[in-house]
Amino acid sequence: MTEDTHRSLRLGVAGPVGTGKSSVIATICRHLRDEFALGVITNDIYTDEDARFLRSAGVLPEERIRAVETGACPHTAIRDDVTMNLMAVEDMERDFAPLDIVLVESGGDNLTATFSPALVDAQLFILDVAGGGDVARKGGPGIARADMLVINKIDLGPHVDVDVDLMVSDATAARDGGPVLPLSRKRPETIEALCDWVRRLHAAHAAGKHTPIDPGPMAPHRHAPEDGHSHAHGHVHSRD
Ligand SMILES: Nc1nc2c(ncn2[C@@H]2O[C@H](COP(=O)(O)OP(=O)(O)OP(=O)(O)O)[C@@H](O)[C@H]2O)c(=O)[nH]1
Ligand SMILES: [Mg+2]
Repeated sequence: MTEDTHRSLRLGVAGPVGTGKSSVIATICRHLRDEFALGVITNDIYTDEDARFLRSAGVLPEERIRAVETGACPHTAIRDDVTMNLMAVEDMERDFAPLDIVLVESGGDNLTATFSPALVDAQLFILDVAGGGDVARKGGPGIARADMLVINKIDLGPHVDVDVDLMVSDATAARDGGPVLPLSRKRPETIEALCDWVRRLHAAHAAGKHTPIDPGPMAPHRHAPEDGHSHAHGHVHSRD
């Protein structure tokens, strides 16, 4: 009996502000809480807004949803110095042992945030169609190499003139064929696909067959030509 076989699957959820990270976590909790023992850690810079949202949505018992207030650039707390998050995850695992899955929501950010493999075993990166159909082509470590890329809010495609199929195929190309999941809380079959992915990942982790992948730090940017595709890159980075 090794310690690792009994450690929970730690699953990170990252992506730009408002793409639906908390909603995806709420969906996973609602649909899988009878199958798995779950816990959630949220990261906000100054508040516990995300944790309060999830608690008020009643997706898990309140004490299984905890907030880390990072007080700094959200990159730092999930990537460079993960101590606060690691302690929160380990406390949660100890308080509710045995837990099957701990979900960690990153602070909302632009396209560059990724989790350190020292903190999570696997990560979801969430984009949404409202951010524009061309976002997936902009690349970045999360888009290119997260374990799964979710394209969320596909129900909004017609309202924001985004061709969802094209966005999914662009995203698949940006990931060299890696998995892409179109999702909408209004399309039950997409929710089932998300849950199946989590089930398979958990099974692989529990069997010791899942190898954490590091998407890498902020990628060398693959900007579109300088003329006019710069709106997703407004965040100034001093690292690297
Ligand atoms: N139409 C539609 N709206 C959605 C869907 N999923 C989430 N939303 C909405 O998108 C908004 C942002 O969702 P959140 O889950 O708070 O996004 P977030 O990424 O956690 O946001 P931050 O933590 O602030 O970065 C909310 O108004 C949600 O109701 C979806 O599938 N379809
Ligand atoms: Mg959130």
